[in-house]
Order: sequence, then C-alpha cells, then structure tokens
Amino acid sequence: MNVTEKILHAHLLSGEPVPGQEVAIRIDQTLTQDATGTMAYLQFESMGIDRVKTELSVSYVDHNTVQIGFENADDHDYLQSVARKIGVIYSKPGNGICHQLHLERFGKPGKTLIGSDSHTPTGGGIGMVAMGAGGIDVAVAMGGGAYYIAWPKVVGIRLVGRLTPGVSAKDIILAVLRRFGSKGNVGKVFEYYGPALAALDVPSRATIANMGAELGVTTSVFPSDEVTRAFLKAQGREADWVELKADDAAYDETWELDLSTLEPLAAAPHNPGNVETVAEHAGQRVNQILIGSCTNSSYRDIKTVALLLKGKQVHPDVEVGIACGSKQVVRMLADEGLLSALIASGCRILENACGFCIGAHMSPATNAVCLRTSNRNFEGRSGTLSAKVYLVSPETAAASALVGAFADPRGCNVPDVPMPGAFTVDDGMFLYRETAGQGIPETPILRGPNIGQVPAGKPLPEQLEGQAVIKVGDKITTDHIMPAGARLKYRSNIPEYAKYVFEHTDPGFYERALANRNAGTANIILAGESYGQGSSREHAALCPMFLGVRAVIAKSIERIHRANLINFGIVPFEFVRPEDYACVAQGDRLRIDALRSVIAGNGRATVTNLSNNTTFDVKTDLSERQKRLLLAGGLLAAVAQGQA
Ligand code: MIC
Ligand code: SF4
Repeated sequence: MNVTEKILHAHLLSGEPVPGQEVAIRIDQTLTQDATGTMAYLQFESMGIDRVKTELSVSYVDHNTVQIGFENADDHDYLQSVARKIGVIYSKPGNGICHQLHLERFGKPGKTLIGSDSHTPTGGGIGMVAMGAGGIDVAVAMGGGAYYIAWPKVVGIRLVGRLTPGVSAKDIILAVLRRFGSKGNVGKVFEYYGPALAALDVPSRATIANMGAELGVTTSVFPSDEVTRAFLKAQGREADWVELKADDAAYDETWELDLSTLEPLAAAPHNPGNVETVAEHAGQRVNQILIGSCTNSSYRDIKTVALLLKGKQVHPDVEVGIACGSKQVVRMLADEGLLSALIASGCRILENACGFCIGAHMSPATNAVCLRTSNRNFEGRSGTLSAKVYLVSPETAAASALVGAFADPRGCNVPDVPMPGAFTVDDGMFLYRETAGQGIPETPILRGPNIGQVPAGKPLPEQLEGQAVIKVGDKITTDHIMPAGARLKYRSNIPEYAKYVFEHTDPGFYERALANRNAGTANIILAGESYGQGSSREHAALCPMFLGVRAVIAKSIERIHRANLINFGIVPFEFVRPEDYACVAQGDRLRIDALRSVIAGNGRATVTNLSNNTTFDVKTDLSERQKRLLLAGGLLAAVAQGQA
C-alpha cells in the first residue's frame, strides 16, 4: 500500500475500497475558517449537537480581518462564542492563516483532517490525509459523522535530483501543474515519493500539497519521515511523529520529475494551470508584488525574501507587500532583525492573514501586472478585473521586487535557509485549549445583525420544468459563481450575498433568477468543463439554491463543488454527449420528466428543450446516500426528515 491507502484503510468506516466507489471515512481533526465557518457552525447548531466529537477541531479567523463595518466583527464574535460553547479551539484574528498554523501546531502524520477550505490539503505536507470540504460536511464531521469521498486512484509523483539555488517548491508544483493541468484530475490523490524528498523540508512539501488544490485532486500526500520528525521536534511536538512510508510499487500511475532540470516558473493569467517560464517574461515591467498566502508564507519563505532584500531597496515603481503566515513567523523574523530589513527595503508589512490573496485588500491598479506567491490567479480575484496576476515563488518575487520587472532569481545568490532547530512556540492566540472537546455549555452565543440563518432546502419536484438561466463556458470557478473580496462580509447573510451570484460574469443573473424563482419557474445552470473549480465555498451552491436553482448541467463538475451542490439539493448533471452543450442556449425552457424516479434510479435522463423541440441526454452517478440527500432537498432537509 501507499501512504494514502494506509491512512484511508485505517479510517475506513464503510464502502468498498475500489477507485470511484463512495466510501465513508472517519475524521480525526477538522478546521474551519471564518468566511466559511459561520455557516458551518450555524449548520452544526441546527443539527442539535451540543459539542464536538472529533479528536481536535479548530476555528481559525484569517479571511475577513479587514473589518470595514460591523459585519466581520459580528462574525468573529459569533465564531468565538460558538467555539467556547461546543469545545472548539479558537484562533484569534492576527494569529495567522489557518493552513500555516495548523501545520505548525496541530497537524499529525497518519491522521485525517477535513477543513471548510480548499487548501486544507496543505496538511498532506506532514503526512496527513487532509481534504477540503463544504462547511456542512465539516459540521457533520464535528458532530462525529463520517466524510464521504470517492475512493481515489493514487498517482505517485517520484521526485529525483536536487533543486538548484533560486528554484524552490513553488516551481515544483508549477511543473506538476504544467504536466497535469488544472482540470481532469478529479478522484485522484497525488502522493510524492523518491530520493529528492530527503532535501525537501516540511514547509516546501506543504507548498506542493497546498497547490494540489489547483490540480483538482482530492488531496496530496507526503510520507512521514525523518524530515517530518525534525519539523515536529522543532515545533516541540516530536511525540506527534509516526513514520509512514509507501511499500514498493504501490501506485496506480507514476510520473517522475527531476528537480535538477527545473527553472523558475510562473502561472500566467488567469489560471494556475497556465504555466510559463520566468525567463520568457524577463524584463517585463511589474506594478505590484505580494508575498504570502497559505502557499508561501512560512519562516523559510519569508526569511529567504528578507535575506534577498536586506540592505537593498525595492524598485520605486513597484508596490511590494509581505504577509507572514503566522505569529510564529513574524516573531522569529522580528527577533532576528529581518522584519526590520524588510521594512527598511521599502516593503509594506501586511497582516498575517489571507488579505490580498482573497481580494480583501491590496487590489492593484487598472491593467496592473502583479506577481504573487499565492495559489490562484483567477480573473478578478485580486479585486481588479483588468489586472494580470502571475503566480511565482518567493525567490522570483524578491528578485523581481529589486528591479521592478520579472527577474530570474538564479542570478541573485539566493541563500539557503535551513530549518531552525527550534521554532518560537507561542500559542497565546489559541483560545479554549483547556476545554477543547468539552466546551462550556452555558456560554451565550453572540449573534449580531450580520448573523443570518441557513435557508431550508425543498424536496426535489416530480418533474423539473425551468429555464436555462445562464450558460457559461469552461473552468468556471467558485470565484466566478460567488465572488469574494468586497462581498465576503455577507457570508453569514444568504439573502444579501445571493445578490452577487455571477456578479462579474453576468450582472443580470440575480434579477433573472429571482424573477423565475418568484414566478415558480426553476432555474438551471448550463456549463462547460470543470465547473466549480477552486474554492470550497459552499455559498456557490447555497446562494444559487436560495435563488431557486435546481440543477446544473455541465460537461464536467469538480469534486468539492459537486458535493456542495448535492448537499444543497441541486442536481449535478453532466451531458452524456458533450457536443450537446452547443445545442442549448441561455433562456431555453427545459423539462425533465419523472425527475424523482431518475434520481432514485440510475441518474440518466432525457432533457426536452421546449424552446427548439430537441432532446439531449444527461447523467449523474450517485451513491444511495447522495440520492437520499437530493430527494430530500439537501443534507439539512435530510437530517430533519431522518434521511441522512
Ligand atoms: C480561497 O482561497 O478561495 C478561499 C477563500 O480560501 C476559499 C474558501 C472561501 O471561499 O471562503 C477556499 O479555498 O476554499
Ligand atoms: Fe486564505 Fe488565500 Fe489560502 Fe484561501 S488560498 S486560505 S484566501 S491564503
């Protein structure tokens, strides 16, 4: 067995371990972040469970920390009070980014983790099976319920050779993205092995595992070896170490990457899968460089940048911002005088939070060219629709900051930053550790006016007749469906947030969908390949559900989004013949007869296009559990009806 299979088998509750079959997995740890967490805890509350039943659950506040207006602060108060009551550890805003913190302080090799954030697989860097999930799935796991996945195919990525100075983990994962692309990897786990791992520290492994999310894989996993042990020891957690390694020839498919052949890479606008070399852009002017995010904000990353910038000035025409991943990273750099070096070089020091990565601030100027060390460069995600965002390594970002243009860091004497023997451990901003798992039941829950309710789903109708309310193309991300940035503050208020569904893709969507809903006409979304890439935000299903969307018909749908659609009672259909996508238009009236029997049966249906008198076939492969959820009108409705 490989490491993935070893961990999954040890947590298998039911189902056949056959690729593609739905299995139930026991979850040891959960994490939430604030932007998805409020809904997750509202859903937890509505399930009537009084305290968490996991080994460990942590509620991080890292996304909405800008706090313009009362909304974010209301959310924080709610999250803090719920955490205290139900036995969840609460990480205060300012402590850092969930994935970086979880790796530093809580991740354990061999354990399972789900998080209401698509980059939860960062934990794979430490030998966990860590997966992104919808908030409601995390709520179920916090209540002791299973998490359901399709048993994965495991692709072995064999790393050989040694990185040359100036080339780092970000370039490795960009090379993997160049080879495998950002679609078509659903249902797979990428597991890394090979001789090169001995020289790859845990933060580097975590960078690679983090951006597995951009491949669309279920998760990415590294073994747990002496490198892992040294990291945990330096975090004062050697007792959490166990060894985990793959047996020989344990993969369904393998691919080998020789690290010595790698050069600095960049993902070009507007998708992490558009990988080019830094060399092909050399000298091209850049306007903004932002270093941080859960991908590249470790002590190793920021220290490398600080050493490259120390004693020098960033180019006058470029704005440079640095966001460390955690309080630990900030404190260590401060103690070593390196924060001062960054400030002296002309960098703007940003809060250790998601910030720029989610477009919460630092939106660039019109038509700006930006280099960022984050993981997503979807159109408009920065908050500026016309901006062109390239994803690069911290080394490339620092070298480019000095010259104000794309620069290859290999010419810059990039220092080697070894892992420290001991990290500065300071858990002062983690609250309620002493009552974790137990909680303080008498805690009053604080619900400001921004804290709304979870809308109820309605059972699936006998027959679906509705309008193709929108037709979109390939690689539509959940950022397209449910924009974040300036709209993030409405995450706890569905009627308000729903006004922005497809805001940038089609500003008329909300009015049309609402008019249909109010007239009793169902809404149907038409889409191309890889619908629902990116963020795990279940709001991309929840808000459409609120607007009366009952089905999505796409060429293909990404894993987390498909699960979210089912959780909120929206049928995820795929075209049987992808060519039929061309024969149906926005505005067409569509009908599916006997929908309930279709869902209860084999998931195959014929859609009648009443607008042009044609038909086409659709399908959806569902487990018995998923059928029950859809028929009931979603997971919460199923729980209420005793059908979950
Ligand atoms: C993201 O990177 O897109 C986010 C914001 O972290 C999301 C979660 C969210 O939308 O709140 C994710 O990756 O799941
Ligand atoms: Fe935060 Fe960005 Fe990471 Fe999402 S990808 S968790 S917004 S830092």
